[in-house]
Amino acid sequence: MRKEKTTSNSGKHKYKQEQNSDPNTDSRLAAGGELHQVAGGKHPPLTTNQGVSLSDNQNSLRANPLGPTLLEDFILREKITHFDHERIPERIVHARATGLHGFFELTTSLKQYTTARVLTEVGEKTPVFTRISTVAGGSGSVDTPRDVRGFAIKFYTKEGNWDLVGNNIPVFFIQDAIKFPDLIHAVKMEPDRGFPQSATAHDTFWDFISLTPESMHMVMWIMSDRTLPRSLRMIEGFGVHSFRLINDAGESTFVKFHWRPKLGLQSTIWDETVKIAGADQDFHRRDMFNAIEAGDFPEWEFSVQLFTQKEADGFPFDHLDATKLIPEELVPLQVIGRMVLDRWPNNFFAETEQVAYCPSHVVPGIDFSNDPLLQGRLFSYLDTQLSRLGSHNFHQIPVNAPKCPFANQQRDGHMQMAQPSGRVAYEPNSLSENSPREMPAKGFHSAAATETGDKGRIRAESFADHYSQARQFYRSQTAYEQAHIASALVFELSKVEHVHVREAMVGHLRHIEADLASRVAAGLGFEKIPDAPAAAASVRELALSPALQIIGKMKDTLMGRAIGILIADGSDGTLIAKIKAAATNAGATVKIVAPKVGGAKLANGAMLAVDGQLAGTPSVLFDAVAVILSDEGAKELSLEGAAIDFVRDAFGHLKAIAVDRGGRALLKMANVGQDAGVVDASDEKAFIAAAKTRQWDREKSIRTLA
Ligand code: HDE
Repeated sequence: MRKEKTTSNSGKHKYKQEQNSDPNTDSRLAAGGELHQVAGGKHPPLTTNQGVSLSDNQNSLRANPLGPTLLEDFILREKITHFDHERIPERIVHARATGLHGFFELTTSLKQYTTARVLTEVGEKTPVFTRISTVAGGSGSVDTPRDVRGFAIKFYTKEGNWDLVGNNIPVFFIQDAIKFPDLIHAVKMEPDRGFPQSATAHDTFWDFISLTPESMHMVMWIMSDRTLPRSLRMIEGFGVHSFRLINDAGESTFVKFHWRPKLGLQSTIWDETVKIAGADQDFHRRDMFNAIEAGDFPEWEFSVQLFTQKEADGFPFDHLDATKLIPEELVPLQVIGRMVLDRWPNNFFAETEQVAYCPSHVVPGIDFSNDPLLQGRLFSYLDTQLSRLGSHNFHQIPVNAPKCPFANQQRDGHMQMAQPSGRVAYEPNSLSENSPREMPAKGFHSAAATETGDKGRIRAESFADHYSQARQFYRSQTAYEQAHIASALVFELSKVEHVHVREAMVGHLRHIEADLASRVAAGLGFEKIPDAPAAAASVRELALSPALQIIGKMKDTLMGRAIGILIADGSDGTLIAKIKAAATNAGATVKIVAPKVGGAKLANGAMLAVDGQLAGTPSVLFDAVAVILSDEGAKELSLEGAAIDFVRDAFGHLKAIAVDRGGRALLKMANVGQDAGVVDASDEKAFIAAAKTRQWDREKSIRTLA
């Protein structure tokens, strides 16, 4: 029976038919490498990795049409083996990311402070590759968890690669690198159950944090809306640690690096973020891709804070402690350049995945400080690239290779691409006239520093104050932002099963701000506010720093923002066109949303093409919405859950809503309130003005905040 089947004619016949159904197989080409004409253009021959052209890419080699596959099929084996090895270990942190090419342009020279050309040659454009990431989730996780964003820039300078590997938050959780594996193990999915993916709202994270008082300043930042960015084009970036600049006299100055987005700072709010994750898992990546496609190149201003050791001695904190920031009111920011990202990579894996940043990649004129977190990072990144990319020759991968000449006597090893010629592979030598040599004057020099003191595992006394800057941050926020921080803490701690962990956290909050502790305690249903733990240093009153707010740094603009117009059959085409024109002129991207993707028949009988179908294009994807409906259309949409959610969420997420009579009727039927942010669609100017901000005052009427 079996034998009959494997040799049957019907099987053979079927094989032939399938093969012929592919138009490309009609003109298969023999070896030779020249282009050949097939449907859709000229194509090179499809070959194995040895350059042998294939006659058939649809069928493996079999003993007979229904028989076993032959081991001899080197084409199949090569293809499958290659496929089996397509993945490399994802980054242990910062696995999920968006990467882009662009350039850095210096506008002010720091010649007085550094010899690094990238910071001294005004007008020079240095190519960069920038990777913006989430921290905790795996590479397939969503773009919008509550999380810190990594902000890593590789500058391909004429003097070598400089990697500035920072975050969108200027401080960090821990003071010493030895705690990093514990921190990351605590935040990642819990090891026994394998969840939650990409979330801090779970027991192990808050357990570790509650036992790590030094993290309290960072806790204020991650519970703020900074971890819920509206777009990767609307985040700040920080080098976090103090670095050093060294000038040609060998003098060093401390420096902190800052990136500020041209589009201003903007975040979403928590309920919106959660829903965006469902509506579009690639929300940030898609936003960036679309911006690049549209020629709206994201841009950041580059600034420095410069200070001397003497000035640092006067700060009420230690600048070598990465849980502290230097308020700009204390050391002002000096704008020295800009970065524009203008090109999507050709290939995600080759570039975004394989790019290997190392904080140890600096150029002459830039050096490290003694920040113990930075010192640990100087080891970690090179080490991780070796395991991730599998070879110490990772610097030869195009995205990692310097764009200036580089040469040394390092040789061989896995995946060596270079073919150095000649007899000499050592230095010094007398046998070669053109082998690379050290450059005593211009080569890299470390800052001259004298180290004194006792060797040991000792946390510096100057690192003991864990609460003062946390208090400064919280107090510097607007009332809306404070409410979001308190509510985020209630949300996160409500997900923590262990009551003693919730209590311990609220205890810490007492040191930060009594009011915050009592709001969170009330939100958690505590009858009594738990006691505060002993503090290693007394909490100081630092001057407020409004620069730490988000709301204060939002820009009054629709550039980079999106407006959705919900319509249905019978909608008023003139009104739709007017709103669309006004929003487009203000810089927004406009999308028309209707129940059917094929379009909507307007009141005048014309069909209007639409950009999104209602169920798949919720209002969370927009910064403001307009609802333009006939009376009949409003009635029909009032029976549509997606339409009800569209207007409820727009209102609930504090967005401006423009309505005509039908739109207003839908709001009423959806039980959505009407306030100053709900404007008449005929007044498009009022709508544009309202769309540029959020209706912060609305929030207390629709949501119980802590
Ligand atoms: Fe990282 N971090 N980190 N980190 N980090 C990595 O390197 C590490 C820290 C940051 O887009 C890893 O290539 C240690 C602070 C970014 O490819 C790893 C410590 C800041 C990225 C690593 C820190 C960062 C990473 C994982 C404590 C902000 C993504 C994969 C001492 C200033 C880079 C990799 C990219 C990635 C170690 C703390 C930023 C394991 C040990 C502080 C933006 O090497």
